[in-house]
Amino acid sequence: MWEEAFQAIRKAPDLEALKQLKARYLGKKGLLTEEMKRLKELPLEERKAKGQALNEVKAALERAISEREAELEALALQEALEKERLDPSLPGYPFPKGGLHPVTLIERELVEIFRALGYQAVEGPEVESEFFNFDALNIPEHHPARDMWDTFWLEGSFTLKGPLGEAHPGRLLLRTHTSPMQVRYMVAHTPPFRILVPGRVYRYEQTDATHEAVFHQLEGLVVGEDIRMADLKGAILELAYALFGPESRVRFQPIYFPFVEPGAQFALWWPEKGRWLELGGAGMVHPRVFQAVDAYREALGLKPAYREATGFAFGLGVERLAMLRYGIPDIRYFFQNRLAFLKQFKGV
Ligand code: YSA
Repeated sequence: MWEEAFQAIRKAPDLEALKQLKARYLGKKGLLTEEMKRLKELPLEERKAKGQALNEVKAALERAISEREAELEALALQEALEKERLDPSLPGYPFPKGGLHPVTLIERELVEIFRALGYQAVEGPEVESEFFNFDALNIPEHHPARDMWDTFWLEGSFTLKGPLGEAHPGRLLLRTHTSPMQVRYMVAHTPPFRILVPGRVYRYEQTDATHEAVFHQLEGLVVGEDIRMADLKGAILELAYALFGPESRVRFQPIYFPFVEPGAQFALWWPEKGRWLELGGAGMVHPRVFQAVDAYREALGLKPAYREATGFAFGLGVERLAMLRYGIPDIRYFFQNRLAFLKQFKGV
């Protein structure tokens, strides 16, 4: 009878079955327990002998059970290890890598080109005052030239900071070009210097394939002694060479901007495509702009610094350049956030 019990224990398929076997033989109403209870019905001698034998069986059963228990536990562990095996040498999940926006890519490229020529990049506020965006740039109120820049005017009592951090009162707007930073920088610094102003600008304009209401410009300003139109041409020519190689050329055509005299629009020759690429506006800084800067400096208690100054400036449309560079047919693609479009420009 006990042989059968040992066999069943050794073959118990799992811990649950083993538990049941333990109850069947050693439990309160188990076979062995019952047997022991019946000992008292036997005569003394027999009781002693049988009692000893039963105790041995009990000990042997307990041992068999705990051995099988250990075996089954080891087996379960083994199984779990197999199932949950972790191989740290397996390649990880591929993480989609972000890329830079095409406008950022071109902007960085342009900043690098000019950095090599000694220009320093500075940034200015997008919420600007009428004074810096227009008046100081020789575009007074009611002057028809204001129509060149359709403006988003702002309401509210936000106090803007001026070039030295002073409170600057005045009507607020979203800057329509990066040129107001020319004035801000000149007020706070003395010549000579060469700066670049990359940044976002806003125009209250109907959008189409080549016009956005929000776009980017890159402004350049060089002020010093005896700066000439030839220096402006040289700077733009350097840009042309850097973008399109030594075959490139530059073309200037006269155009009116109130803050330059003479004013020009410029284009680069693109040898690969065999055509001109219109880039932006430029010119020699108008004496009225220098006067406005000095007047502002004096109002702040600073010495005038631009009486003898000469300088040139330029401003170009970053999206327009990116469109031509990458063959993008519609400016609105830039800010629709369509990944299929943006993923094509994975530069780092
Ligand atoms: C001129 C002379 C200077 O000494 C300095 C700067 C300038 C440029 C001037 N501040 C300006 O904003 N001129 S602009 O109105 O002709 O714009 C310059 C460039 O921005 C354009 O050549 C064009 O490339 C881009 N642009 C203008 N409106 C745009 C636009 N790009 C996209 N969407 C629009 N709505």
